[in-house]
Amino acid sequence: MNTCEIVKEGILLKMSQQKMKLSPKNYRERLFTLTSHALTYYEHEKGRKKVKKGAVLTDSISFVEKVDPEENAPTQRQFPFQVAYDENILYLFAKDDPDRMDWLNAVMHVIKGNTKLSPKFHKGFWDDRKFLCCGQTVKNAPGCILWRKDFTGVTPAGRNFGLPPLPTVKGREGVHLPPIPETDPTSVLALYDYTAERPGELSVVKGHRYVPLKKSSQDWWRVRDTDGSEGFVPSTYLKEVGPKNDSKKTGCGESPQEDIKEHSWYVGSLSRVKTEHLLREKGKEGSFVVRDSSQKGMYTVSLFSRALDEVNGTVRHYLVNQNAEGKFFLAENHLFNSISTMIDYHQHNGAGLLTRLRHPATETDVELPAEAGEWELRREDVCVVRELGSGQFGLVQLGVWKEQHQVAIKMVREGCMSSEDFIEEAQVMMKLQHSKLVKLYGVCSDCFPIYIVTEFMSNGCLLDYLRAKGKELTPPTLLHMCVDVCEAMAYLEDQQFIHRDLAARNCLVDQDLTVKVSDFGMARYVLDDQYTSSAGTKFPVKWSAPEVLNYTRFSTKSDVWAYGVLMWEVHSLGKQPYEHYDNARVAERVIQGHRLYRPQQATEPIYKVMKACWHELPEERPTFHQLLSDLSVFEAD
Ligand code: 746
Repeated sequence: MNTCEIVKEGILLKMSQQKMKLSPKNYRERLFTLTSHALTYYEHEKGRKKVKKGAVLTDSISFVEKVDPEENAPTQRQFPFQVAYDENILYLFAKDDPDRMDWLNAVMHVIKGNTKLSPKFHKGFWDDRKFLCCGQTVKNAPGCILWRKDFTGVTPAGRNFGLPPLPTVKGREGVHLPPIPETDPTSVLALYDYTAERPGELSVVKGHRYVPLKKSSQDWWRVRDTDGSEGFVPSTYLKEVGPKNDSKKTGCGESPQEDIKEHSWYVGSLSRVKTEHLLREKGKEGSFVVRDSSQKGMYTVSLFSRALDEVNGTVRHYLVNQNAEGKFFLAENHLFNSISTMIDYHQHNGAGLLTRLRHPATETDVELPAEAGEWELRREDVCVVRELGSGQFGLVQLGVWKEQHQVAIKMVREGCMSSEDFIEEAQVMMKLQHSKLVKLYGVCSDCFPIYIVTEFMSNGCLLDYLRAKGKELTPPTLLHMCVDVCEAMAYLEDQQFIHRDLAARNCLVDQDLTVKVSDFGMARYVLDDQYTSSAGTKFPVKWSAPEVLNYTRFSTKSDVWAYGVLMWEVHSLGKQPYEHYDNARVAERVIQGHRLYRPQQATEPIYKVMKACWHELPEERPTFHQLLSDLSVFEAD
């Protein structure tokens, strides 16, 4: 494939990936160009030169899928889809469903060889710091739904399809076709699975039936599936057949169109009593299952809700009905060609049910360890993914806990940490929970390397981020980064917990640019003279208040001093404080009363706030709560 050849091009609405707190989410029309190498987007205006705004390398894409539209989405946002890459998700909106299908197929086409395609995805948007589908609050949380890479497509007009692939020998093995009377010319049967390979093709499943639309050539037939999706399929994979059996006679259980057993919500012949027990045990609003009905060949949807009885909840059982035309329904005015599409619809629309079908009760949701009150984690549950870097205690890795939650793992080497003290204190630290503190999930302390498992922050350390991306950040964003840190510190102030090494290098940046404070209190466990002694090369002299330099007197007020330096780092986009001075000179000059200059990005009022943090007398420095209120004035501007 020529890497520059444009596979697809068109206008899409793009949701901003910027932090959403300061500015409302915004959506912009961009011209998107897909090649096998990259998905690139441009600002475009008729008659003007296009300006490149960004690009996603196709190699880094891990999945592409639809997203459930927002409730009451405006017309231009009814057909969203998502492109996940690295640790980000790009949300895009097509103009209509065929357009969306085209994009899905086109992107799928260029990524199908990728080695790191994701097995799961999120159906809901990431919104207000959680996924709307599963409620997970970690932006990089692995998906909650299995990704079926065989979505369907719509043909772009005039595409030259060439010769289709032949079914493989393997594909022909074990084909047991159901006996079908061959009288109805309006149906074709898939003889083998076929996965759409290019835009405009349709994936088909062996044994399923499709509506033939057009034989564009001997080789490619255009067909429609039960969801109404259309596309081309190699004719060698299809066979013209007769009508289905009368659905009233076979009952829905024998519908040859679908295999509901593959769905996580199907529980087989679970009894009514056991089903109620299962749903009540979950106790979650909208928990549901589909089970075999006591009427042979029929199905029942059982649903739990607190809508009628808030305390005990209610379980309702709905028989899956079929009308005279064989269409399925739970509520009479909503008809479907298959049970799967019916369930899918009611997962998003209550439409007459007690509540919508929110969660298959069979899906086990693994709580994060900290939420479950666990402390010691099982090493087997922690799976290492890749190296993130190395810190004072050793390597830090990206990992996955219980195959569900992305985590960061500090692998603590023997001899560099007073680990017994840490483990004793860690239970206290685990209780420190704030949205702007990097959450401590637990430890594996049975042997070395000890694992310290924390929340994962996909954009890495604040200092590196400022240096790499600082120029793209606006003054309000810089200020908000400072506010995030200030919120965390105000919380630690309330808890009378001293950080001891607050600096941009010890803050982390999340996917949505939220900044969180990391490694709070950890300085106490470092076994390294160069770090612990104020004369050592690793002591954070440039972040230290005079009383720390003179008497090693740490306090929340010495954290306030360090916070002032952090504000300076942020507003100088990651410069080294007192750039041209070594630690000894800095200590000397700071004790004499010298202070950092006003960094470029800081206005005079903001500089005034940082200078207040550097008052010689600790008691004269503001509290973090005061700082928070001072900064909020600028935020409102
Ligand atoms: C991480 C940390 C905290 C350290 C070293 C390396 C990585 C880390 N990185 C994360 C993340 O989510 N978490 C942690 N530092 C320490 O372990 C440390 C230990 C003790 C101290 C200080 C620091 C004291 C001295 C205070 C005692 C990353 N996330 C995400 C992405 C990338 C790197 C890290 C919880 C990355 O590869 C994005 C950034 N990037 C490259 C591409 O652009």
